[in-house]
Amino acid sequence: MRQSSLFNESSYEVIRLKDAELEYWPEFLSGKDAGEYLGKLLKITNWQTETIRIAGVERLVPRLTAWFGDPGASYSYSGVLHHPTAWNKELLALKRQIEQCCGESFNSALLNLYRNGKDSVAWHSDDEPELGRQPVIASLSLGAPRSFQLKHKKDSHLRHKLTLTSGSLLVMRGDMQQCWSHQVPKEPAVTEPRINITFRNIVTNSNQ
Ligand SMILES: O=C(O)CCC(=O)C(=O)O
Ligand SMILES: [Mn+2]
Repeated sequence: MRQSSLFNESSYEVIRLKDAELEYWPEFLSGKDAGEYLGKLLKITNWQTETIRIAGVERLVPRLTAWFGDPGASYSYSGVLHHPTAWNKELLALKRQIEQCCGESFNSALLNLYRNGKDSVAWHSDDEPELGRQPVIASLSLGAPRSFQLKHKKDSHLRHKLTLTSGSLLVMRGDMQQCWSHQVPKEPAVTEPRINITFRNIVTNSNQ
């Protein structure tokens, strides 16, 4: 007998875009499980405030972050080498379910906490060299629904938008990071927090 699935495979959809495809599970986790993970991770995570330098001026990143991963999965960000925090049991359980669902393995995860709609992430793509040429990035959302916007890098009139709801899983693969940028814009009407977890695979020189 087939083992019962921890995730809801039935509501999987493929979103076909120029040069890329997204896979989306709107109810990867039940509302109840997503709420419990949100509460737990809000409490146990050692949230960090990062700064970025824009045109020579230091600014606070408008969200809180935390990096988790295997011991070797270090990454450089703004010219500084960061070492990830060891996995906790909640993140390991999520990682296992997500790996099983999308047939990939991940050695790190970036957690973003959007405290409310004033927090955001600006247009970018996850194209750092340590993620390899065609990274698979699995993005789990917990908490307040937020808009996730995409724009094609060459044909910037090509846009796509989806609302990432609590418990949803979005998987980006192939040329997504090379050809498209994404952002989570500010939404001042949103008062509730949201955690987004992007599971990633950092490719080190030894296993590239
Ligand atoms: O919060 C999200 O849905 C996206 C976060 C993101 O793009 C990132 O961490 O690179
Ligand atoms: Mn991103």
